Amino acid sequence: MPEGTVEVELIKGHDLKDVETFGKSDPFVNLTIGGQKHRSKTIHDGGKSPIWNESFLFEIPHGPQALDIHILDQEKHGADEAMGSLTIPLSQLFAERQIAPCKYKVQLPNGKFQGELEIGLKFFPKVHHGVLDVHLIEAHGLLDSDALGKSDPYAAIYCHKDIQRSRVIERSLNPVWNEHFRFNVNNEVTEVLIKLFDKDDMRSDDPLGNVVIPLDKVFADGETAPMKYKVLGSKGQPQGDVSVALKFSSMD
Ligand SMILES: [Ca+2]
Ligand SMILES: [Ca+2]
Ligand SMILES: [Ca+2]
Repeated sequence: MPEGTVEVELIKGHDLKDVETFGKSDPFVNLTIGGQKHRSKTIHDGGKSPIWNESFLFEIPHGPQALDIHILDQEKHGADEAMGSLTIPLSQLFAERQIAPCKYKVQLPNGKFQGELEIGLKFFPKVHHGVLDVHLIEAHGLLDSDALGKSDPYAAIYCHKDIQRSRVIERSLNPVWNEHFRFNVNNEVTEVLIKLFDKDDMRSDDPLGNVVIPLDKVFADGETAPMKYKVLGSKGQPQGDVSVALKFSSMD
């Protein structure tokens, strides 16, 4: 998962189960992503519907994929009492950048429903500065989209708003390009998109499928060895593969 900052907006509890024998619970929340922890303030006598309206920032490295939340009732004497917990996977947040406030189910370890917690989420991908070298090596098993002869494949490589094109290899379903494309990176880019086309004369070029290459690994390691990536058609069907190696020279 990408590096960046996760903002958790802890809004309020809805119909939480009261665990206090006398009076009302004094709820507070422990929030964890990977090894990082935040604790909310305690809402004394907050009871079933404590209102926090607090925000927490997590600077996350490449890796963690879930937010763990534990609600506890603060006690003056003895250990704080568990009021329930929940886990929110972060993959949707990484893809959409923002999840509007909504209610998440709170449960005990035995699965018992304990009410709901209203939470909003935002993700700000880390901005990288440097030069990305995309080494387009070759492709195998591409679609034949010409009636006579074979496809004449070329690649359009998208990095943030930059687009570069490879040369056309005539009449080959296993083209070898061995070309390097250098992109200046100064933005939140998280992946490179490669669109393959068959060059046609007298008509528009036929699409041969797309490849998406996540950049997490090259940002973390500085280099990724040549690797095969699946070419997918418009309905997600496999249409061959492309070999690509990446290098990133960071200027941070
Ligand atoms: Ca208490
Ligand atoms: Ca064609
Ligand atoms: Ca053609």
